[in-house]
Parts: sequence; structure tokens; C-alpha cells
Amino acid sequence: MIDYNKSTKITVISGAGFSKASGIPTFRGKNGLWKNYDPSELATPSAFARDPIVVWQWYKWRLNIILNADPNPAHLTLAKVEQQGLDIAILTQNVDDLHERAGSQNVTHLHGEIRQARCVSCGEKFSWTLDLLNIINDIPKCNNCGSVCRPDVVWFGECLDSNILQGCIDRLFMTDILFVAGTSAVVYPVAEFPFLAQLQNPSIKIFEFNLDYTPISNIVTEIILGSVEKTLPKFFSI
Ligand code: BJW
Ligand code: ZN
Repeated sequence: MIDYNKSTKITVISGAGFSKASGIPTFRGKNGLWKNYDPSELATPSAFARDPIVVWQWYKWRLNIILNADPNPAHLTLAKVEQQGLDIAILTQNVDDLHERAGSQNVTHLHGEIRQARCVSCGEKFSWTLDLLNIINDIPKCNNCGSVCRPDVVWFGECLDSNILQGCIDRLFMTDILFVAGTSAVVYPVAEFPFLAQLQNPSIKIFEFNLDYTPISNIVTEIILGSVEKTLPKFFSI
């Protein structure tokens, strides 16, 4: 389908649709809501300040799904082509660890990682396990200072880690082929990445994998409509 070799730099921007076939709900769309809550109202510092119990209930519900989930054929395809020697970097908005569990080595989490909790006072982190999820019923407290812990993720209105962001921009600026897969491409700054990459390198090839059209669809080289867990393995003939 496209020409690439071991010196071709391939970058993948993944979003919630990438993990949907693993049973992890997306944020937007008809099955994207949790009960009657809108993620844009829960994934915020003000929601946590107002009602940390509800916010933790939502995160624990998702943690339980994520800790029990397995990588799907889309995750496994990226890991496999990397093992075959391709230079692939994954810039994921997803807070799950399914890319890593599939075997991908070069994964950057732009919006944090749900497996980790972080103390709001001293920054101490701990990792969730299924056992801990069963033991801790209320809001988790820091082992170091006793303060409240929060999910170690990036909420609306919070800045992404500047080193992580710079690393992503550097990678985008040296990219030959960009895949944008399973994201609605509406959440900034990641929504801007395809435009930045194309401004930097007008000959970049951008392939979008999605069920539907998005705000970046009119600038991409090709849109591959369909479920990414089917279309991506096919793209690489896996
Ligand atoms: C399939 C499929 C299948 C399904 N196969 N496809 C500039 C302009 C306007 C606003 C802003 C701006 N700059 C910043 C903002 C504010 C805000 C923002 O972007 N708001 C927009 C909504 C308008 N951004 C921020 O606040 C960011 N911070 C920031 O920029 O700081 C500086 C600043 C602050 C304030 C003002 C200005 C500057 C932080 C954003 C953090 C996002 N956090 C979340 C939660 C993370 C923790 C958690 O998981 O709980 O990240 S929100 C949520 O959305 C999550 C996701 O990573 C993110 C993106 O969602 P994603 O992955 O695209 O999922 P969906 O559900 O939207 O889409 C799924 C897609 O898959 C769909 O297209 C389906 O069709 C498709 N699909 N199944 C293929 N099988
Ligand atoms: Zn602490």
C-alpha cells in the first residue's frame, strides 16, 4: 500500500477507539458515556475538588475494565511491525497500558496513566492492582503523607507535561508516515499534531483509521474507514 523501510520514521497517534475492541469504552459517541455523566464534566480538577468520591468511582469502574482487558489486533499489529525492525513511535492519548502489554517499546502517554495514582500534596505515586481495587473502597490516601491521591492523568484545563509534549513535537517533526487512529481529534493539543506535522513536512503521508470522519480528515493522505482492529492488520498484511 505504501513504501516504507527500516529508515522510515512512522509515528502513531492513538485514541480511545484503538482500545474499544478490548472492551474499553470511548469518551464520545453513543456508547461513550458513563451513566449520566459526561467525561468533560468528570475529567476535570473542579469535579475532583467538588466530588472526589464520584470521580474515583468513575476511575475505579474504568480501572477494573482496563486491568481485565487484553490488547486487541490493532495493538498487536504495531508491536509486531516494530519487532520486524520498523521505527515506530506511539503517541497515545489513552491512559491504558495495552500498547505496552502488546509488546510496543516506544510508547508515550500524553494524558497520563490510569494505573497510577498520585498524591495531591507530595506527588508520591502508587500503582493500582485488582487486589488494591477490592481493598480500597473510598478515596485512596498517600502512604507517605496521608493526603488524598488522585488519578495520575491529565484532566481538562491541565497542562500536559512539557517534556513529554516537546518529545512528541520533536518526533512529529521527523516523521515520514503518520497514523492517526481511533481518535475524534477534538481534544487539544493533540488535535493539532497532524496539522503541525504537515506544516513542518508537507510531503508527510498521513493515514487516518477511524469509523468516521473527523476534523483532520480533509488534510490526510488517505482515510481508512472501519474498525482499526481490522483495518490496521490488513494495512500491514498481518
Ligand atoms: C474507532 C473505533 C474503532 C471508535 N476503530 N475507530 C484550543 C482550542 C479549544 C480548546 C482548547 C484548546 N487548547 C486546550 C483546550 C482545552 C481542552 C480541549 O481540548 N478541549 C476541547 C474538548 C475543545 N484541552 C485541555 O484542557 C488540555 N490541556 C491543555 O491544553 O492545557 C493548556 C490549556 C488549558 C486550558 C485552555 C487552554 C490551554 C488537556 C486535555 C486532557 C484530556 N483529558 C482526557 C481525560 C484523560 C484522563 C482519563 O482518561 O480519564 O483525555 S479527556 C478524553 O479525551 C481523554 C482522551 O485521551 C481525550 C481524547 O479522546 P479520544 O481518544 O479522541 O476519544 P473519543 O472518545 O473522543 O473518540 C474515539 C474515536 O474513535 C471516535 O472518533 C470514534 O469514531 C473512533 N472509534 N471505535 C476505529 N474500533
Ligand atoms: Zn503524599
